[in-house]
Amino acid sequence: MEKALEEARNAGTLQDLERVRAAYLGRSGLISEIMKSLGRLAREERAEAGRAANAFKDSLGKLIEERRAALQAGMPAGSGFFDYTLPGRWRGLGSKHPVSAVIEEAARIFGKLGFTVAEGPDVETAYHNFEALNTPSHHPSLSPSDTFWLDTGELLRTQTSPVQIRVMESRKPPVRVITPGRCYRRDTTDATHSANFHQIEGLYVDQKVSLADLKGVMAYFAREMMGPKVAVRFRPHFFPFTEPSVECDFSCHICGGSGCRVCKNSGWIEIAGAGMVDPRVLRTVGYDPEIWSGYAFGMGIERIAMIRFGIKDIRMFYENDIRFLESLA
Ligand code: 2NL
Repeated sequence: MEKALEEARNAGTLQDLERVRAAYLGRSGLISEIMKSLGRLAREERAEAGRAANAFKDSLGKLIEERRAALQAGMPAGSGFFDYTLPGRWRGLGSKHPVSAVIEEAARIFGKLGFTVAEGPDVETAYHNFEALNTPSHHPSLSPSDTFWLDTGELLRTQTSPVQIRVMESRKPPVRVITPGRCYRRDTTDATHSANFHQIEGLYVDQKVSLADLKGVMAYFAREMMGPKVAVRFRPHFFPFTEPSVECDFSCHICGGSGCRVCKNSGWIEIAGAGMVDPRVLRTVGYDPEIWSGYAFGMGIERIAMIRFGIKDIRMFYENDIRFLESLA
């Protein structure tokens, strides 16, 4: 009896297990033989021996079924044996998310110009997100219809400039950083707007930094990111945190400036906001604006990715449609 149970436990394949079953439980197996021989026993002995034989049959049957399930678990259903020659299953190749690709590319380009990457919290204080950036509390961007305020009085950062404020608070000039990261605004979603988006900002503070330095760096970035023929232009603008402020356009990398669908026939594509860091911002972080000057810029990562990869709807970035990522592979 023990021998039979031992053999069932040790069966290494379904065939081995079947041999054990046939030898003990099969039509001409041991149990069958025992049952047939019961007739030759005395009546009392017969009942006793029958019960023992049945109990053995049950426990061996149960053990064989358990062992069969265990053997089958490691094998293709119904195959009965493991076929080592079967090809592996192809599960598809993923690809880098375009937002990550643009961040990495921007970090590479600005890295060559001496910029390092700085990061900070998504939950910010009103001080770092607005006040230190010379944005007065009556400014419309503070309104609850534009900014996600938390019960604590903190907020979800609307830009990554607060990271640069933190960098300036903790380091002496000169500083040269870029700050890629997630930003939040109460925007109604459409093809070009998302309440969740990514920004990359840059900051350079040193002695005698000028708007010409900013233009040179933007031109280098434009050519590295969009192609060697791309030009940049500045248009006057306003931001509370820079003075003067500009908007920075890249010439259209598709038509070369002659006008097409991508640039809406203007030949130019609006890419970044920028300017010279307002002296009030420098003073707030403890930098003397008589000694130090700096430029700063900010741009939307999804916008750059859409232009670079020809993506028509910002929602594609967040819908996790596997066909979208496969199309970029
Ligand atoms: C935009 C473009 C911009 C900055 C961001 C900045 C950061 C510091 C000081 C001054 Cl610490 N400026 N960042 C400057 C100009 C534009 O972002 O369209 N923002 C609304």
